Amino acid sequence: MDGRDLVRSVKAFGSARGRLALRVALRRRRTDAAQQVPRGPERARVPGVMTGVEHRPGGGVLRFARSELLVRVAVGGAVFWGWDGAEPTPSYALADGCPDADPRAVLEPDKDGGWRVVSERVTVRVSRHGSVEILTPGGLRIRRELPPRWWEPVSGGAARWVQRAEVPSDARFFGLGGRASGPRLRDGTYRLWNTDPRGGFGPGDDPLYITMPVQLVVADSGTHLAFYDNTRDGLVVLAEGDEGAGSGHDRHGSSRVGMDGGPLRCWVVAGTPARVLLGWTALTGRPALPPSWALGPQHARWGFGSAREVRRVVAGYREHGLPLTALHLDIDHYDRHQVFTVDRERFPGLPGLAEELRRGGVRLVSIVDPAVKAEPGNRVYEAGLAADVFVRDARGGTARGLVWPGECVYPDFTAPRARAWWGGLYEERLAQGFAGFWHDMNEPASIVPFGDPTLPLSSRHDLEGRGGDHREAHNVYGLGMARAGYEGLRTLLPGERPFLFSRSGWAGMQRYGGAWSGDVTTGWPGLRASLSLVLGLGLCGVPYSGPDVGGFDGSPSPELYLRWLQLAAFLPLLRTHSAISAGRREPWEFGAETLEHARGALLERQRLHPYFVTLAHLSRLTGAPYVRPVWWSSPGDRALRDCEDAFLLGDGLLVAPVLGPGTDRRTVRLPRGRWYDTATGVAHEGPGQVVLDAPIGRVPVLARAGSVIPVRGDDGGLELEVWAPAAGRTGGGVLVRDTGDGWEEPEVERYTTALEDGRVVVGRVVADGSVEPGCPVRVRGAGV
Ligand code: NBV
Repeated sequence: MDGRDLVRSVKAFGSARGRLALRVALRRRRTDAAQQVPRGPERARVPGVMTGVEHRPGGGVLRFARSELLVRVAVGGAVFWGWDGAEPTPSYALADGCPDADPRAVLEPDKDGGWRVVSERVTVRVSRHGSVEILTPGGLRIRRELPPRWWEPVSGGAARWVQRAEVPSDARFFGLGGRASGPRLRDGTYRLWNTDPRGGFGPGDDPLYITMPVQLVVADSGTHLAFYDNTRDGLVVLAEGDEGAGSGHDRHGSSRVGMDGGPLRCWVVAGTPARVLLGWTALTGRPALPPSWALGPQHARWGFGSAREVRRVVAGYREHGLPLTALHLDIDHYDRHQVFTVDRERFPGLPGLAEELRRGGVRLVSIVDPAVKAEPGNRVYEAGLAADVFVRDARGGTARGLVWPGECVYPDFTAPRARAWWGGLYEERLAQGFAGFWHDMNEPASIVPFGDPTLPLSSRHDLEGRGGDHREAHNVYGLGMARAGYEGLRTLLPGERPFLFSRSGWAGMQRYGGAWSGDVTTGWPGLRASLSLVLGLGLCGVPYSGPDVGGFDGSPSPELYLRWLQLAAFLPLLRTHSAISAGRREPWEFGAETLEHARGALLERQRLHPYFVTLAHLSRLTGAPYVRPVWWSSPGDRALRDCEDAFLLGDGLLVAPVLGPGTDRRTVRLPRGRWYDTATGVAHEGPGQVVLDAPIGRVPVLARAGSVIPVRGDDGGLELEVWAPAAGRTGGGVLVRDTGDGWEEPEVERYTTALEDGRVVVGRVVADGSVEPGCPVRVRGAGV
């Protein structure tokens, strides 16, 4: 520990709390030191030479001198391979266990003594020394895993392993969960350990709250996703390749994944980006559909402090003509920071306040922290003890950490019993009138002045009855909490879709809800990191996320605040938020000009609400994120692969936010086809680059020619905004109507657009031919 840490802990809690923090941190260090068995001498192992094969559905087992490899192609086209007897299950990522094997895919002899499995989507080739190649149906290699290497303690115990892979020289890496320095993951080392960076983070901080061993790789030869299904701490070293400047000496890109133990197994899903996300979310679950109101503007603050302040803020939105659909209460509404309680002095009659806000179209969202104050008399603590649901330390006592209420215990979300118990606690929140839930501190975090700010590694977890320690459970703690909350809400309120979003999580978290940035720092780098996080998470299957508008920790200038709001207006979760000591975030606090432009951004979001509803449904059906990198539909365009300052919103819109100060124009790289500047109606032809106006009042947004964007019309009704197709071309789009916040399955309406004799014709595609659209159409960009 250094002096700064001590100062930090004293500052955070006052001196008594500072001393407690110190005690908890020292105890954590002692516990783990006592449990740590020195690894001692290790023996390295590689698979050796192939000795035989055994045919199994979808592939088979390939035996080597010192290991064996299971290869299985699943019905949806995903490929599984696992060494040393690793099977696809048990897995925290897979939604419904392992998909069936594709019976058409069989092992057959390949050249040089190797074997291959040819399937519809890929060919898998295994060499006689154990390298695994994935090739496109056209025979192009998209990934080559080299034979793995294990290090085993001579005295026995878990082997650590390293798995290297090669990707094409032109490939770019994305994903690995929510990373601040992306979306393109440049050469470097990325850790796989969910971490609260403590304080505002920016692009240089890694790891953050959500890490996932998920790589999305885009190359000329194709796009693929590789997922190393192992929940433990690990390091990923990425190096992009080099094209050799035409010299013919290309250097391939590489990935090196190293883990301290646990299964060495991997899933690969290949195809177009859309196809990859479809396959990935078929494996890990389709994203939960947020209720319609969660797609509107939301406001949060740590430290509203009273019901009166909440009313003041909500009234401010109304008086200034600003749309608002939800308001979030942070830990200051709890009774002495204790989860599932209310400070009844400062928030008297909370259900009444919730009802009053709801009548005005504003839902209340509650923060939920997992840590429970370890204090006799605390209802949740006592109930949890009785139900035996808390994580235990290595000696059998409850594992402890320090969070806002003081010394705390942690529910073991890897135990079905604990999840069921925790889910039931949301009944109290529903009775208080909350409609949505914001899961915080679930890395899980413990606010200690030094060491890893989480539970001791030796803490014991249920792990679905298998038993294990925190090394294995840590990264899935937030995922388990999301599952507990989601399943609890489904039981408690079966008629409504649960709304929750989490700070931490892992592969598959989209099944239960979304994510948010956590404490992104106030400043232009934080703004850039916000976009990186949303894009990266979307490519890992988590489509619903967004940042703290204005950044968490500081006081943004009016310009920075506005640019952040203008970005977030096009992101799934649009929410302002800030720390207790940070500056204001209400749009009217930044002067008349900012207020006017903020209103513009919020009203545009409201106008696009039907589009967001449509994108949310499409995401649920296909896994496609609402917010996509600009290369999404043209992954072969190398310049687009390197473009990190713009994104596609669905198929129809391209948004080019302003990410730096003093900007009133910016370059925008366009994918192929015609794009209309939605502010001016001017058409631009892609691929290529254009310079567009980005005055302080708006950011450039372009619409794809031929697209159909569902919007809210001037009269508040649904309208289709149709952008004229280019001559000789057609277009189209999809509309999914808002059917409320229940489970009604809406129809997916498909529209086509065409230019006939200079006139834009819009038709609805139905089973027996085209008919007129069922709602008003407004044509734009025609006559250009
Ligand atoms: O609950 C207080 C904050 C919350 O406002 C923020 O959004 C979370 O990321 N929380 C972290 C705990 C305190 C962080 C210093």
